[in-house]
Amino acid sequence: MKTQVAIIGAGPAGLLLGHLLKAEGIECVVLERQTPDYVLSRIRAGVLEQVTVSLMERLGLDARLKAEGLIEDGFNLADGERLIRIDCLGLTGKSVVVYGQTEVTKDLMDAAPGRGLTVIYGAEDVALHDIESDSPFVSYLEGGVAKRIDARFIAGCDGFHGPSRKAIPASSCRDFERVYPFGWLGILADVPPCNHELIYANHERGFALASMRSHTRSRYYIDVPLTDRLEDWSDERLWDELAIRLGPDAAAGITRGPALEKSIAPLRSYVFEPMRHGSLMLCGDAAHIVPPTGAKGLNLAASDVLYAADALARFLIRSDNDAIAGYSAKALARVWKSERFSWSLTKLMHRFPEDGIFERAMQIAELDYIASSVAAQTSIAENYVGLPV
Ligand code: RFL
Ligand code: PHB
Repeated sequence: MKTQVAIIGAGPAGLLLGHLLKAEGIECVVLERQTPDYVLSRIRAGVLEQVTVSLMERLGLDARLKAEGLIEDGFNLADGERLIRIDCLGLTGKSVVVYGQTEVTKDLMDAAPGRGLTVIYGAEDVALHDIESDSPFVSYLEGGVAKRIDARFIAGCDGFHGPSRKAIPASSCRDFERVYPFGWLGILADVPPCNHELIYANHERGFALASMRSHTRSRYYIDVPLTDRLEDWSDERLWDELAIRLGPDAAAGITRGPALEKSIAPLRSYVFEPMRHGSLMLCGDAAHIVPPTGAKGLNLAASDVLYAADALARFLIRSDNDAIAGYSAKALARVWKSERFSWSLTKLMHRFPEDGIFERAMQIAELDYIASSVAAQTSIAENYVGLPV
């Protein structure tokens, strides 16, 4: 098969890119290792910045997002004693939207056939070849049969564990990593949220987050040692712990219910440079990971894809070489700022095992400063709603 852009990975980055390229009249094919059901069963992000909402709007795929998404004008930082409200709308004029990554992916998936976007699910042993040439290709197995897609570009949208990043020679790249000494244990349940806005809590027993997917579906997290296993956390034990860490006011609003999903995700900060090598462009988690504390991962994937689609259109339609050359620096400039914000919010809101009383005093001082300073709240708000693209 021959196409202009071979996209590896049908997560939000790959599907968004596929739709944007198709809308420009650029031929592309998306290759995904898993089945559609498996992709939709991964419960991940919940908070969308304007950049992600705008892309869905631009594609004309925002009907359900508009109807079902919850507009959040602010969120809260809790420190065991008080709730510090960050008034995003008042401070920046912008809000975020609560709409699950699963729903974004479903909307993109459902629209693919109607828009002529080919997505091949169950593609095994995907491998990249000749990425330093102008005629790279991807090989894979479909139902045990060897196949090949020749393209002008390959877009690596295959997440942190995919093969794309690893295809770039070590001599041409460098990476930056911080692994955190805890994971997030998440629970999804069909119960009303305890609060209409998100609450991030730093309690002496650890971190907690109260989030949601709708007025009737809640998503909560606590941080746990990486040695904990899911079997250690019955639903009851998790609800008890959430009630303690979120504090009495939020606890009074918690409705308990059976877990629809429960999982533990490790936390990591990671950046890979450059985000393009030859004819391979990386987008989303394939190139960078943020800890979920700032709700930035999916939104960074969206901004990468916006830049990548623009660069590919300029090159393939208007023969503008500079666009491709500038992609990595443009994307990384936004990535690093989101890395900084996610890292700083993670440091502020979690109790690190290695921290002593000095680090704790710094957290208290910073929370005090945020509580008393409109400038500090504005800085947090502008990062949370998303820096300009
Ligand atoms: P994905 O979603 O991992 O998709 C990559 C796709 O590539 C496929 N793939 C392959 N395909 C073919 N061949 C191979 N060899 C392949 N290897 C992998 C995979 O099957 C998959 O379908 O990456 P993408 O598209 O870059 O999207 C990134 C986001 O998924 C991620 O950044 C967010 O989920 C992060 N995140 C959050 N982001 C936000 O913006 N807001 C949030 O509120 C938020 N909360 C979260 C999160 C991530 C979490 N976890 C579990 C890591 C909360 C959690 C708990
Ligand atoms: C979620 O609802 O899954 C969620 C919300 C905010 C975050 C991370 C995850 O910072």
